[in-house]
Amino acid sequence: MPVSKLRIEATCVASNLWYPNLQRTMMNVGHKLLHWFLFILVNVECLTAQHVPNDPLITNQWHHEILGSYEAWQFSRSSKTIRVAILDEPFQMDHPDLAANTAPGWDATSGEKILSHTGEAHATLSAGLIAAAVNNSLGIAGMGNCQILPVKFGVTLEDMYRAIIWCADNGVRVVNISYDGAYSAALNEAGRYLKQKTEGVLVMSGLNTNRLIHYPNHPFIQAISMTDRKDQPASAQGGHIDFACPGVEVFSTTTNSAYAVESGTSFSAPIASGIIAVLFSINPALTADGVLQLLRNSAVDLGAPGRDDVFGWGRLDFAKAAKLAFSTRPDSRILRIERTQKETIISLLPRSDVKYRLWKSRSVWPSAWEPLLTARSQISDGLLQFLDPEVGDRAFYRMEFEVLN
Ligand SMILES: [Ca+2]
Ligand SMILES: [Ca+2]
Repeated sequence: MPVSKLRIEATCVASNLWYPNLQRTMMNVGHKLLHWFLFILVNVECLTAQHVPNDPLITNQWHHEILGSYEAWQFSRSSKTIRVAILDEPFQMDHPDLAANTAPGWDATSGEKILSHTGEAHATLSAGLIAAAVNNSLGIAGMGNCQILPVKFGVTLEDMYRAIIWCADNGVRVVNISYDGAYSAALNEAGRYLKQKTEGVLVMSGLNTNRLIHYPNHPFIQAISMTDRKDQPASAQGGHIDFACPGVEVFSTTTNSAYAVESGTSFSAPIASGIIAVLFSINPALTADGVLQLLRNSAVDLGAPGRDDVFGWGRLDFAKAAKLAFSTRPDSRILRIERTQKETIISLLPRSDVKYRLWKSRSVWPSAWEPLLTARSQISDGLLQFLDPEVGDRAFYRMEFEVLN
């Protein structure tokens, strides 16, 4: 079969001493070799990303466990290039756990920029669930380190409509509205504009009442219902519900630089928004439809089989969705390297359209690379794994693959 493309991926595993050595080596090499180090450094980020974040209050955030956030963060902790707008009163923009991920917003009632604000609790809780700084040794973790911005609206649908249009015109890819209004055909049109303009997604809360409500299911509004820690439903049901997310007693940031527990679909919606933002950051080329399809394919189907009015397409599964999003990338680099007493395990997501070849080196110099023919391969837990029987002090690995037509 003809080879259409050749891609090379590199990564490394080493003793604790390797990094200072690498730095010294880097200082001695010329320009031509720099790309090797780039490959290596990119993949070191992948290696460290599988660890539990160091945010001390993350143990209060039960939703991360049920959603599989720790697994999802192996793929990405998001990127500040993905913008998420929180349509509400402004949140506390200088909250120590939010400030690093916060950008200036906009007031749809006055038409002015919002550069700073002491914030309101409802919005600050939403902001933290989406993007409280992950792994900053402080407080809690949002779904990822995307960029959040406050967009203030009054109480009218016209305000909300104008706010969504502003978001679409200002590079926002996820709009979160923790407010009633999912019934509105006008907001659906604003959601359509958001999709056309930025391939963005409009997420709204599905409402807290415990009864059936009769809203239409608008295709450009994703309405989120609420589940508890046992995946039991805890909010409104109806034809408008698209997905379910945790929302009962979730722990997040609040005003006065504090943290609090709250319940409501107002908090299920931002969790969904944060997940969508991370999926976009894993592969920014994903379309709005592409991301929604990934969510449908990966959600945990609860209640009646298939889509239903209580859970929609199901309770979101962040881990599975992130893995699916990662598999859509044109280059699935080495995901992780683990060392056991007997062997070194190199894991990556399998692709059926490529032929793999694993290389190994004792040093980072390109001339030292050799194909590793003694490694056996296996599929384990959905990952393709190469097992290198040698466990030395330090080694570098590189995956080369040919894309077959
Ligand atoms: Ca934090
Ligand atoms: Ca179902």
